[in-house]
Amino acid sequence: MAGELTAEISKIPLEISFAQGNGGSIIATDVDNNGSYDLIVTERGYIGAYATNGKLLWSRRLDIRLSEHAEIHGLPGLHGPGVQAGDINGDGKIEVLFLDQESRVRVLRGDTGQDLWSIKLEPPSGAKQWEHLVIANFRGKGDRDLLLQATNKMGYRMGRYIGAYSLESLQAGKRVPLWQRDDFGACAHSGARVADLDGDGRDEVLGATILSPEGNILVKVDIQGHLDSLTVADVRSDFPGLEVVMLEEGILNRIFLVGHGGVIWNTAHKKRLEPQNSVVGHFTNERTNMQIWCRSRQNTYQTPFVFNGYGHLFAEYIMNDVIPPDWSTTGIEEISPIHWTGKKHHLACAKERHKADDVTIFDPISGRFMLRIHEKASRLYVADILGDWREEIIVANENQLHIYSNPQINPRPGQPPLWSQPHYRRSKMTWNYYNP
Ligand SMILES: [Ca+2]
Ligand SMILES: [Ca+2]
Ligand SMILES: [Ca+2]
Ligand SMILES: [Ca+2]
Repeated sequence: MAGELTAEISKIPLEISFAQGNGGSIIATDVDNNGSYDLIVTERGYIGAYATNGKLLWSRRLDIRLSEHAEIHGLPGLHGPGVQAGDINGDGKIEVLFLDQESRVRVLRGDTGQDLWSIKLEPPSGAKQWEHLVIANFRGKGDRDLLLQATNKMGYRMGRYIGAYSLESLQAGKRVPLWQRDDFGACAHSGARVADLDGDGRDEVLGATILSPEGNILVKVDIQGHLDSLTVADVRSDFPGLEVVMLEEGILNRIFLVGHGGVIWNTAHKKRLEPQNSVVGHFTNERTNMQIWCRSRQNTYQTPFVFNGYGHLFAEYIMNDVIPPDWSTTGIEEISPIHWTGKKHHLACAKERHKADDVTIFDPISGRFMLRIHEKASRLYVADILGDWREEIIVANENQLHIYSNPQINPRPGQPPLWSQPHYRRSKMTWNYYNP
């Protein structure tokens, strides 16, 4: 390790081994309801639940739906976990949900991994199968609903087919959806995300079209080309509720800030550089708006640029001026905002691009590398799993998970857990390579 920050490591031995290009990844949840977060790991044909002390809680060999590149292979897409966890029946215990390769929704007990119930659904007529699932709250009853998504089976695959279901009805064998659509404006490489944008307790469905909990179109963003990335955060505190940041790839290569009521602004880099990946957070001490860091698309020598919450260019630099000399010139990937220090502002965390390699924490405004971890990281997941509200870095290194935590004193203990923000919980369960 090197840099001005330090990290402590703990290791979890896995039953399986991760490879950079395969499907599957990691989510955090308290599977066994004992008050500590655990990690669910998915790989081809495998789901395993591990406590952060390294103990294997349970594992199953089964036909979980995972995929690699969504536009070719369908959802959930590269490094999409393909698994959801939540208390879907209100008994205070976590259930684990996934789709199999034949459009069957399967529900397992969180604490033991044993089967609870399952139901096979008919995929939409233009799709091969249901491919992606998200626990949602459409009816105001809590985590009692399910969003399913599928791509067109021919050509460039986009997740245009979606259906909303009551989980209670599915458990009772009733297959009639709450609503469904075949015109959803999906991200090109990623499954749909949900978040309660307007704070009425019910989730909207997020893509280039934003749908109400009833499945009606609230906002339709006029995308020229496709969306590469979509993130939700309270970017502007002077606009009520949460905002969605969307990155376009096409001729215009715009960045959109979208609220529940419509597009707030759109902008583009002056050279029309493709934004490609974003990291959205408070990167300065300015509290009223967040900043939006964009990676830029170039394969090497990237030139990241940062917009403020008003759509004005805030910072810009050349990646190769800031990375260590022995870091790959292809830059970084799987990039996520991180509350590492316990101070008010975020930093960003990423791995070396296109290979299972090192991990960094960097300052998005200057690009300065503040920590470098020598690793063989093929997945990078950032979440608060140790419970001091600061976030840890979870790395898949072949047949181990490595958890990196900050050994420094937390300067602001007692902050509300990030998990208490419903959109944090939803985002950490619907992440993938393009949208950490
Ligand atoms: Ca636990
Ligand atoms: Ca339950
Ligand atoms: Ca809502
Ligand atoms: Ca807002």
